[in-house]
Amino acid sequence: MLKIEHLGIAVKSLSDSIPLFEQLLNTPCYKQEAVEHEGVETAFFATGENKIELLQANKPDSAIAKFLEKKGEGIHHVAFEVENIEAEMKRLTVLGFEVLQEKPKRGADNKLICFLHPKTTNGMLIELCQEIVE
Ligand code: CMX
Repeated sequence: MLKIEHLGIAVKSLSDSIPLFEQLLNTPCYKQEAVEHEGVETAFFATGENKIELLQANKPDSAIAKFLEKKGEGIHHVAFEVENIEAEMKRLTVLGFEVLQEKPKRGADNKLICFLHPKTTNGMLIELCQEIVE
């Protein structure tokens, strides 16, 4: 793993939380992007080497809607940047981690992503991400 790429934070309302995080971090939100297949709307902030991703549910049956209902607002996942996501998925599967996708999928902010089930990572949802170079 190269570094923590971002922290994902589940929020009820981006229109309330974007100004709050702009004040908190003293930096503007640099991108808002919907990820249809995840049922989320995202908002990104640059914080040095890392980023903060706010996640608002766009669909009632989405992972974020379920998370908010069960746990409320707060840290939803930690994303690690990797050099080769498919190799990392294979490495972790062999070690017994539950990788939630067979193939990486396209995520927000120009990334290939996949998730590891929190039940195999001490209760923390982990995302792997690799920059898409086009
Ligand atoms: N962090 C820690 N634990 C989590 C969690 C999270 N973010 N989300 C769910 N869980 C836990 C639940 O609390 C529950 O634990 P218990 O069995 O102890 O009660 C367990 O995982 C199962 O949760 P669930 O609500 O029944 O939800 P599902 O099994 O339907 O799904 C998960 C859980 C992690 C497999 C699903 O949320 C998933 O596939 N997540 C990956 C995709 C995702 O999160 N997308 C949104 C972000 C997209 C983006 O960043 O762009």
